[in-house]
Amino acid sequence: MAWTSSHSWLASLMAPTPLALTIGVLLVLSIPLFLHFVIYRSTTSTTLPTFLLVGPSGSGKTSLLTLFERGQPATTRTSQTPLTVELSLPLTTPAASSQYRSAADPSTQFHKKFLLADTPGHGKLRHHAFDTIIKPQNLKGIIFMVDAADISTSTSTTGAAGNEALRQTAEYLHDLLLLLQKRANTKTSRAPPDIPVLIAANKLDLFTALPAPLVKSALETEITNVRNSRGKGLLDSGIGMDDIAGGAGEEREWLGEGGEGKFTFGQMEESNVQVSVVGWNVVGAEGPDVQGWWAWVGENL
Ligand SMILES: Nc1nc2c(ncn2[C@@H]2O[C@H](COP(=O)(O)OP(=O)(O)OP(=O)(O)O)[C@@H](O)[C@H]2O)c(=O)[nH]1
Ligand SMILES: [Mg+2]
Repeated sequence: MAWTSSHSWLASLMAPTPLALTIGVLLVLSIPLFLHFVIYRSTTSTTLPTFLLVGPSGSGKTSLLTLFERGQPATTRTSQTPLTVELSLPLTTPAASSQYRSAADPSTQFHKKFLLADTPGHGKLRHHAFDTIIKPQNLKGIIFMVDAADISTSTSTTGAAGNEALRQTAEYLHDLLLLLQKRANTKTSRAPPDIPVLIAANKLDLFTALPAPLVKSALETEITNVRNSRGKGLLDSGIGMDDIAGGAGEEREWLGEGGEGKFTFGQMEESNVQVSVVGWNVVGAEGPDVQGWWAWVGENL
């Protein structure tokens, strides 16, 4: 009698026998533990918030990385490979992700952890930086370091036309912003997350360094020149404006609004890229001064 036997099987499962109780207790205890250790742990470990350090060679990226890792900048050599370290935000710096927590919440007493990825600044090794932007793993922001003293020295000695350091810096920044603009305009089912860019005017301890607002305007002017010369190069090569601007929803190849007039960092907001310029120095007679940097990381963490 099949019906009776299945009935008795069900009845014995429901009955308060020691075996049924033990299985029940084991299931109740093991399911939350399994979810926590296997699923929750494995997803969080791969998605620690990441900040990317880019900028021309010698701007002080590795010095900054070592300053935050060890508390003081170490002697550096030109980087040849990317290097990622895990850092924690100081407790005194508020993190944006904790802004709705109460001050008494115990989780605000823990350091917020994040990854800082240093990349080589040499022209031939910049693909490392661009690869990270194309395939971001929880990328929260990009720090573009600029040697404010290098830019200004070349301005005063050789004049704007021969300002090689400024031109190279602007070219790198132009390519980076163009990549972010393309990324924002790519048609996908889910909009890519916004990536803020911090232009870090470094080496402000040096007498010759340009202050942050001047670094900003010098870069905007030079990026306009880079954009014009790139556009001219494309026109000379026989590619028409229509091919590049791509009427039917193709990606734009021009940085900013239509590529006309003066470029300003504000134009990047259309592509959801917030650019801010903050000055600091990693090394200096009066010690490092990087509070502005921490505040920016906290705002975007
Ligand atoms: N005066 C001064 N010197 C600095 C500062 N920050 C970095 N430097 C110096 O700048 C030089 C280059 O610094 P690095 O950190 O190696 O530069 P980098 O950006 O990592 O360069 P690459 O690895 O070639 O891309 C080092 O000699 C640093 O000591 C600063 O704030 N002030
Ligand atoms: Mg380096």
